[in-house]
Amino acid sequence: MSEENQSKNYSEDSIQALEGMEHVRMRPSMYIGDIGVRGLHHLVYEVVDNSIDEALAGYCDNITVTINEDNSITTQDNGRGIPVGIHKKEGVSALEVVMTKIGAGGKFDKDSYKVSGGLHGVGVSCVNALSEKLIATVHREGKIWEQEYERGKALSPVKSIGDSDQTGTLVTFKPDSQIFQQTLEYNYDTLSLRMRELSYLNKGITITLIDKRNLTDEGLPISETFHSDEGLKEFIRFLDETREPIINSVISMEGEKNGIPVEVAMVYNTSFAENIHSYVNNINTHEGGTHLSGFRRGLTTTLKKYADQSGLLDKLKFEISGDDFREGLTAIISVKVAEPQFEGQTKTKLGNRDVTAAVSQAVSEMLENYLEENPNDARIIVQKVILAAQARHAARKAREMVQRKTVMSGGGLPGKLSDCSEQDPALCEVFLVEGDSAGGTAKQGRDRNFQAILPLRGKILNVEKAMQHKVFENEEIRNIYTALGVTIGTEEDSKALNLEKLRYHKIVIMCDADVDGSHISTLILTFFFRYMRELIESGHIYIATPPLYLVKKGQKKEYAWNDNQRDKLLQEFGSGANVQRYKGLGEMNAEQLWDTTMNPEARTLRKVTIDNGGEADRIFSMLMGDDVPPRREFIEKNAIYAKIDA
Ligand code: 0RA
Repeated sequence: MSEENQSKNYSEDSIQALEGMEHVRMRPSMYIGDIGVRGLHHLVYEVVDNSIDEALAGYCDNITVTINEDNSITTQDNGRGIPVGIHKKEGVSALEVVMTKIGAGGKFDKDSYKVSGGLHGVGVSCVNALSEKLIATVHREGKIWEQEYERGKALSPVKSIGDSDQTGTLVTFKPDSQIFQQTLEYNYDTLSLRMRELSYLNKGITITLIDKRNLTDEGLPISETFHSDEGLKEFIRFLDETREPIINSVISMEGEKNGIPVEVAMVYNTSFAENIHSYVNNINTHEGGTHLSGFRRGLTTTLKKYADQSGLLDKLKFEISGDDFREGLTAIISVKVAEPQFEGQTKTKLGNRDVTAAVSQAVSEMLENYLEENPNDARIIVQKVILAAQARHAARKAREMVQRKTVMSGGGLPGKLSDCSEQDPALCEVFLVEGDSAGGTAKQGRDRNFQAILPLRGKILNVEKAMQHKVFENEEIRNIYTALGVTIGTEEDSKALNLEKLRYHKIVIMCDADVDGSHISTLILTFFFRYMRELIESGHIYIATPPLYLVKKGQKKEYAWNDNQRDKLLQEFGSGANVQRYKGLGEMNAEQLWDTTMNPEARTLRKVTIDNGGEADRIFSMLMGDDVPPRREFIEKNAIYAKIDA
């Protein structure tokens, strides 16, 4: 009997379960977001989240995640173990129900609702459905229990395979190559960042990550252990490693408001960046939502009240706005919500109304106490806010000019922009090109129907180190705003963009393929990250990849994007072939630039994504901030885009 038949005959009950599992295999993106590198990593988060839930319920404090040699994953925890007794309704082991029924995960224990969760909180059965092989091993009730599955189908009933004096769950899975066709290879750094994040968000748990694919010089697998006793406080220090705090301690609170567990930590630094990360049930809510609104409300009202009473504002001739309270602020908000409603484009915006008041109250109490007990820090913070307000006031004219140009007039496009003729933004692209000369080549080489060119002069402003009014006064940056048709936010919230009038759905950064070029790309990316983050998050920002070499022999010409390709071509062409190294876009003529870098049929565009907001912030702050040594170290160790670009 084939394995296929064996699993079909094995249980009547499993037939109904298979329908849900088949749906997961038919529409995997509905369950795990995508079937690319993100979805692949999502499988790990989904299994680990179950262990975290067990830890939050108070039964587990140790989790190990292992990347095995074959890129399969093993997760292990010391929780109670998934129950193995016969499930009354389904008539098979509860373990089998958890592993093969969609949405069965939390149905056993009504009192401890599922608070942790992957992006979609779909449960370990989805991971099973999308794995060519999965083995679940449970230590429980003095025994070791095991069941194996293929593509979500149990191969036989749960068996006891030995005795055990411990409890816990071990899951090994190999993602299915039929589903994950793009890549099956796990990225250590991606998993490491997430495990670090989880350890800060759930203090007290020890999470170990082991990579058996790579051995150290001593012949041991690469591994890291994450454990945080102070939780968000330590997370803040990690995020702000390269920034200089203006107060001595991290302000923090942890408690329950209206039945909602709320944790908040914040600090002010000397930078101008606002850096707030919000989480719901350990999920990063990129688009914010009601908890973020609650934080802002609590922060603004409390600081405003304190500043008013302090008399420090007496000489100020204008109102302080919400933005001013958040300049140089790094904060993390983490709430646990029983039935989260996720809204927004990427379903990462919390909708639950009652969370706003809970967080706002929590923040107000925390801050009132802190300001009361630390009058020195309180004065430093209020002075920083006043400085921000004064700078904003000075920036108002610049801001109004940008706004007027973008909102009011239809014809106020920058003179340097060579626009395209197509009117539908969804079909339009704009290339931001380093330097006027490369801009000229790009203008000749482009397809003017749908491709626009905006040349940028030299190095654009480093927004990481500039006050807001300098940013809005900068001509190149103003050109970007007006060319894109993006209106900037209100004074209250300068980063709330209006993308309705966005004139191009593809915005392509095109710079030389050398160190200077990467630096300029990074400056432009820093601007987008700090001032137009929504554009990155909605997938509009791309990086062009011009070739590094031209290999020629007689009439034969081929381009190479790396040394490997170059060497292959040299071998292919045989003796007499020669190599031209492109130092910049300027060395290519219009036709070459079109063929290699601009023609949609032939080019490779790299879409810029933010996998991890905290890490992206750390990288930009490090690359572009004042603290030079870590920057040098980073640049020496990494290609600049390694972590910015998926
Ligand atoms: C259902 C019920 C109980 C625990 C679990 C599931 C559980 C699931 C996973 C997944 C990974 N590790 C896990 N640990 C536990 C409650 C069990 C009880 O009442 O004893």
